[in-house]
Amino acid sequence: METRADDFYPTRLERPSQAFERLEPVIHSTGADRTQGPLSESELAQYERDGFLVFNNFLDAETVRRFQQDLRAYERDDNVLRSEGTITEPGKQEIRSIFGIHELSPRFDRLTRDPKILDMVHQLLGSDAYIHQSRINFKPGFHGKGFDWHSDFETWHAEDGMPRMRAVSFSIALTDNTPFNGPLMLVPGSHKTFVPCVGRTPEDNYQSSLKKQELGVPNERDLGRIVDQHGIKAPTGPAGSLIIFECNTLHASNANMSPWPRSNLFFVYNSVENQLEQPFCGNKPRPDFLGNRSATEALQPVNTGDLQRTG
Ligand code: 6CS
Ligand code: FE
Repeated sequence: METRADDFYPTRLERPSQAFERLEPVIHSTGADRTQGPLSESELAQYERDGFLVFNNFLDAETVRRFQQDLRAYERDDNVLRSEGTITEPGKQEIRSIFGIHELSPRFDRLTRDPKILDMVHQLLGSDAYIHQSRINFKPGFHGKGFDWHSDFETWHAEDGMPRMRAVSFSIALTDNTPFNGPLMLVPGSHKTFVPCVGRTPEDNYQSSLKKQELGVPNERDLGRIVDQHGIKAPTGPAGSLIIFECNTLHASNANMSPWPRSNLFFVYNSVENQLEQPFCGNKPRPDFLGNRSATEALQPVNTGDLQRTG
């Protein structure tokens, strides 16, 4: 397939291609927009260096408890279980992910519009933002499978047509994340390099990739080199902890062999100046619950009332 002239990050190629340095800044705001927000200069410098930040106890226990109640309700709700945005574990009935959670739950929707969170997003993206995708990854005890190494941006560029690296993920732990139940693993500094991947993307790839990702996983030579250079971090913390990670930060997580679920909420902000185009892999666009194209106006802050932050 010919690479489009406007494709700055060719991937899903026929042959391996050299990794190269990202074209965009990590933090897009400058001047007062950068300094006048909840993230301190040292936190911004750490995000710029590592590609992620960790805040334990970002949400208080009562707020987390309300979200956990919602979670348990979804697991019993037939409409949710039948929805196209609900993905089960390979060969199992257990829920692996529920996508579009901010459209399912007013509480989750309000969280995405929390003033402090939006102020952090504005500092990082240097603009207004909207929700590109939201999901809960349940990772149930004993049966929760892992997620292979990948850059979210590589998938969102190839399969959703996200043109530039100007998006950020917020992940909130809804259960304790321990060394034993498959915590998120991140490669600090990996966000600065784009690793093109090999392999043609079949139509409707998401119907298998959300259960087990085959495409968009860097080859072991590239992965080995990057991880040897930067190492791996696996932040752990109590329910209510927050991880903010840049769209191109390499991450993965192991299967959950413990009895304890590792359920995390993820919501992804994309800059309003980085609107999705036609998917660069050449396929038709993915459904809205994966790559939102219908509600892309700037999110306005909403005082969340029942969301008490401690972080
Ligand atoms: O395809 C996607 O958009 C999803 N896949 C992974 C492995 N992470 C990002 C996102 O949830
Ligand atoms: Fe991911």
